[in-house]
Amino acid sequence: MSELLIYSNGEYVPKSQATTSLYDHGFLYGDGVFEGIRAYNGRVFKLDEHIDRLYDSATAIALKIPMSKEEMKEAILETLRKNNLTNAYIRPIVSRGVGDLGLDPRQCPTPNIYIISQEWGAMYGDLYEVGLTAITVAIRRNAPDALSPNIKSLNYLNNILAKIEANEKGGDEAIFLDNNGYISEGSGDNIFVIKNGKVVTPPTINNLKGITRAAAIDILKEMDYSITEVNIGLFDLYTADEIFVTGTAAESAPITKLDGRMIGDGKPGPITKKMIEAFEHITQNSGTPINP
Ligand code: PXG
Repeated sequence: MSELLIYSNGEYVPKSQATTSLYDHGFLYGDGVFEGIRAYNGRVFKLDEHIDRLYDSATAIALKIPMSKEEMKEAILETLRKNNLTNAYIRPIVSRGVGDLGLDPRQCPTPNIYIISQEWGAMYGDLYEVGLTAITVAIRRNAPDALSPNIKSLNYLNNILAKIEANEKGGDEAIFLDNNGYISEGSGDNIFVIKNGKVVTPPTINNLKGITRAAAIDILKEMDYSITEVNIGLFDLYTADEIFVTGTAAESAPITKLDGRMIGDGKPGPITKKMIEAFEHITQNSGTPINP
């Protein structure tokens, strides 16, 4: 197989030659934004939503992306075409660009834009059948008034520290609390909790406005379930009938064990199973065609 091509500032460069400068503030400071997008079956799932979030993240850090949303979409589709990909993970990255060793972003005149794509399968393998073991971690989610979790920035240290803690403690995924003790999200996914047939999820002040989360809410409404956005505490997790997480990488995945406690009967529950099925249906049957 020939080498993957990476979109690099308007050019398509073989993976082994796609590099950036040490002086890029994306590298020096995590100063930049990114997205994680997937294509299924020749179509890019929720492309407009991901592009909107990428530009919103950039706006929030006062970074002006030097190309239009339409051009960005086309660059993503062209990257997939050049690599003959139909089922893929897509990672657009916009960094502040090359500056000097000082913090001041005014030293970086031109943002760098890269798009990586590659084949991608189910993230959690057979855990979709048995459920994930999750751990609530000691480290708190970034506070919204310090570094908003709504920004999908290149600084993922908060999430990585959570993942390290979950790994240490034998968890497949980490669950964050915020500084008030409310449930926030997973290290790379949003969380849904089910009790007596009713579904709740935290409001997005303390977590990423997940695109899979929004799709899951639509699916639940479509299926006539009660779904509300409310603050959730640990008690609500420990006493839930079902818990699932949603994300581009994770899709929708059951959590059946949390902090050594069994959730419900310890098996993926009926609403979670319906969600997994419905989510697979929409990912396979909607999206922006790669080859129109
Ligand atoms: N919260 C956080 C902190 C995330 O990073 C989500 C929620 C879910 O959002 P979406 O829009 O994807 O439903 C994310 C997204 C990875 C990986 O490699 C993680 C994400 C996306 C793609 C890949 O673990 N997280």
